[in-house]
Amino acid sequence: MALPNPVPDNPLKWNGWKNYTSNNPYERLCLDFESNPSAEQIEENWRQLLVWWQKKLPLKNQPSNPMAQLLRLGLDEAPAKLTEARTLLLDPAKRAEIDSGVLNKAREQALDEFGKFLEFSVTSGSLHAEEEDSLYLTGEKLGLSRQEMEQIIDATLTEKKIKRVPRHLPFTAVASTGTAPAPAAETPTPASAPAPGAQSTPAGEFMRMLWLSGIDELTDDQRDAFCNMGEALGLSGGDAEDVIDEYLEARMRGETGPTPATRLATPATPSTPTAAAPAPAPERRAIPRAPAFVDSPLHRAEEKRKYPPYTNTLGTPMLLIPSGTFRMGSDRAAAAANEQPVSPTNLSAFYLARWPVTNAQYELFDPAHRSKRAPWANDHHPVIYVTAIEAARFCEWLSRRENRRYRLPTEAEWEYAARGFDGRTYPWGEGLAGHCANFADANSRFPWSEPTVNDGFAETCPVGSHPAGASPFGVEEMAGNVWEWCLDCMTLYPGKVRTNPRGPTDGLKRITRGGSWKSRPGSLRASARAFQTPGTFANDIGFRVMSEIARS
Ligand SMILES: [Ca+2]
Repeated sequence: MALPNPVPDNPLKWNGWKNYTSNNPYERLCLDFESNPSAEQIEENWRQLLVWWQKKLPLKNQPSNPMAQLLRLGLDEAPAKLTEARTLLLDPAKRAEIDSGVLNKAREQALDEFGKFLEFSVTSGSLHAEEEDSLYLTGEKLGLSRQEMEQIIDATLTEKKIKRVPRHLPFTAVASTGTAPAPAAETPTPASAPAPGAQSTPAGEFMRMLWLSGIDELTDDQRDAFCNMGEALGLSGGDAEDVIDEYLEARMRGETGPTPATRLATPATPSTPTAAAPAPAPERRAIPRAPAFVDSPLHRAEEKRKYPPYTNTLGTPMLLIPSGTFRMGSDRAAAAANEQPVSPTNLSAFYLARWPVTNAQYELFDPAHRSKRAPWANDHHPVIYVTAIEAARFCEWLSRRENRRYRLPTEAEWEYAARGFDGRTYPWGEGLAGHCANFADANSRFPWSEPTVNDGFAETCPVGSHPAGASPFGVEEMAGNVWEWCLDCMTLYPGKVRTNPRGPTDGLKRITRGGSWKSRPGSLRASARAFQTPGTFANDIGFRVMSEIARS
């Protein structure tokens, strides 16, 4: 939100004063991050906001005044918060760090948003070429590169076994019904577009797709692509052009089109089928709304009743990690900068394997991997020399084998499962002892080995060797033995509440957690973060699987 000029004196006429509480220093000072504000602009906004708050100070002596009650906390806190934001933004190193955080967050949101559009674009297990075109335009608008989009689409299609449908095939069936293309006059205006029935004409459908793209202006190539899309929907070239013009004019008038909920809703009435078009228009799936997050002991007790632990077909117990809220990260002295700011995080229930995947288990999936076993390792040692990509394939294989959805845990799921609710340092609590975890102890000969501790092993150890090191949820070996691949890549913590957060999965900094037999104690802390390129394989990186709970 930019600073209005002049700044309204009345806080009821201007919401920007509330920004002083924001975690984002740009927002605190009502600066537009995109415009890369100069030092002078930063100083100027800071000065104006301080003056605004100063003028309100007399309210402190009028406790019954409604304005005083509205601004209450800000009267004390805002000046310091604004000054802090100014100091941070005027320090080039700090500002670079803030910028990277803001960009990461924007990218996370863009990827998330793109994922929703992708989900919406899939119809009856298929992705039509025209919908894919539209997706690229949407993603471009969100600031994603073509390569990023292609990777996400390809990965999703593979993962969910979605077929690509070449151009024209399904839509020519609609066009061949003999129905005359709807005249442009019947095109629903954006205001009338929300009525589901109104979207069932080709022109209405085309208009809906244009609003979905959110695009403001079109290059020639984009216009061609959209025209093709309109023609594939059964419009003549001229009609498609007319609808595009009508859409662009509505955008210029500042109309925003259907609200997102309406844009993404299922058109309830498919176009009237005729004998020439036996297949009704495929139904569009609405994006399911995430269930409201519930954090209560009662809810957890209900989950435990509903989702008992089970043993998977590989013989590993899968333990329920009930839903809950924990503080992700650490602000203790031993914590690294990337563990901060500590961020309240809500997680829905899931199952996590009690131990990492072992050699014998992995070799059921890839028998050739046996040749990569370490000389010291038997069937029960955790598998090593596996890349994040191989770990993901193993999860797909196990999902098919059991008809359940297995995957690597997200970093947030991993940390929550490792330390529970009470902010402990290690899965078992505080203090590192040899009976709790396998790390660089007296048995190993690294310069950093702890000579006074004996954990019983010089290299990896069979899984289940340290039951005393279990987390509050009963999962073992979260600390030490092998680093464990997570699903997502490194992002900065936002410092505010997130629910089931998931970082990008296609980056180069894929998270590993938990430390290994080669690690110092600090790396075994439940909040410690590390990352590797996803193609890395090493003698101290393995993984464990989680399985999702289908929530109704
Ligand atoms: Ca050891």
